[in-house]
Amino acid sequence: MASPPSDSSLPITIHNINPKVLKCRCAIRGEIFSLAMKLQQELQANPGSHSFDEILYCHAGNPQSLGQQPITFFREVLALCDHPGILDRSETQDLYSSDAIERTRKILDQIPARATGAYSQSEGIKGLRDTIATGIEARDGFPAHPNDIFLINGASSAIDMMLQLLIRSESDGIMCAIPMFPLYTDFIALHGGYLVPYYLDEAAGWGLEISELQKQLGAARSKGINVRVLVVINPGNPTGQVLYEENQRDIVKFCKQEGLVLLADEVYQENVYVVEKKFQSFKKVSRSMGYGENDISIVSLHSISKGYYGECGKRGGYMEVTGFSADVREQIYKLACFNLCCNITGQILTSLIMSPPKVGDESYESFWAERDGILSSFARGAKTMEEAFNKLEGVTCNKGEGAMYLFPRVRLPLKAIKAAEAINAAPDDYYCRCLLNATGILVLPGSTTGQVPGTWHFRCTILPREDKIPAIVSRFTEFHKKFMDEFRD
Ligand code: DCS
Repeated sequence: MASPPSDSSLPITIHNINPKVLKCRCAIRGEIFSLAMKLQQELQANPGSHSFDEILYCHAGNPQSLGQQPITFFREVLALCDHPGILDRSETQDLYSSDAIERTRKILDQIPARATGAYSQSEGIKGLRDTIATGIEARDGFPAHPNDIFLINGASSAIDMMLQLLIRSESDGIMCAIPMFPLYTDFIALHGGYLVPYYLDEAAGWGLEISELQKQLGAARSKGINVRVLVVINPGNPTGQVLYEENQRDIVKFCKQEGLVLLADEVYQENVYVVEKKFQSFKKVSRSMGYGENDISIVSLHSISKGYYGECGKRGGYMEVTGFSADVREQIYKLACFNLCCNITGQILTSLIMSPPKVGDESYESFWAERDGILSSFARGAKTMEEAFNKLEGVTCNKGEGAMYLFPRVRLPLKAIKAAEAINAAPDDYYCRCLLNATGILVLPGSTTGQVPGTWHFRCTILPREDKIPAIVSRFTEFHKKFMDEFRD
């Protein structure tokens, strides 16, 4: 490969690009990820060059990268939508389920010119938005309107779009939980806003206290920050907790009282693993409290990347925008128009996750078996890994109630902290690099998600295939023991 030109002779240098881009860190693909890529290349070029034979990507919520199979019904419909020429062939009737064929015909009828290769309406295909609205209604028991739904290329593009709309200057504040999903920090930096952090209570299972919200809101306002949005991720990333409905009601009340937009990131709504808790959308909770469109502004995000489907690479999802006036909505539509439209595959998949096979459909039983197989495997994975982390010296791990992650706390010995300082690394970053170098297991250091100062964590996904988990646990345990033996105070 040709080496890149030196930048001294070029008009654009690292010193004169948009400084807001420089501020972003893109933690999921940060330095530790580069180290993993380097190790992977070394393993490919020279098998046996490390004490492990593969990199285990436990740093991200990317299920299919870890071997999860896509849901058959969804892929049948996608394949047929993209190749409608085979719909009437006799082999197709044998190879594909009858409900996939029927669903494909219905979807194609909704797509302008039946063309999955044409731009669609910028907010998404109307018939698909109708299906999604019906799915939301069935989930919540309250009305949902297709005009409130914008189809998106993944929830990240909705976060980008809404923060672009709401951040006017660096004195506009966005409240986000710490520990947080770092994409929010990056988009706040990119749009030039102000991050107002609120801390989750680790000792209370990553609880979200209203008193903490009030404290941080007050502190920000006293600095002249105009706080506009409260972001709540439920089930939580990176912390894996699921909120109780009572807590959600208090959050809704808080947003109403303080005049904040509630940005409800609900991409993990299908990922709940404990019987005592259930996902409730914030819109449902607010409607059940009697708050209507005129009382509170809620943006609810959903994505095809998570749940039991894990279709991260297809890029799709929706945002449901309620409690915004018609002229503001017009501006959201304008932002959607900049993308021309989001990809049609993602749009179709979003309609499918909100309207899966029903009793009596040919695919019903196999679909539910695939779905339950995946979700129950996640639940077992969460439990096995949580128990394993809790057995490690100096490590405590809250229950993995939902989402796709555990976020254990690791009490690092002073000697390890000093070793990290010597190479200018955060202590948990150092720990995670040592883990990666010794075992090939990649996890995300807590210093990239934020944490109570002086505490150290890492985020580990619960997604590895179940047959791989015992080996991951034993490699991790062996590493941790050696690490502690080397650094114990
Ligand atoms: N919101 C949350 C809470 C997420 O966890 C993610 C992705 C997104 C939005 C954006 O997802 P899509 O754009 O794919 O819909 N989660 C990242 C993570 O933490 N690991 O991998 C991806």
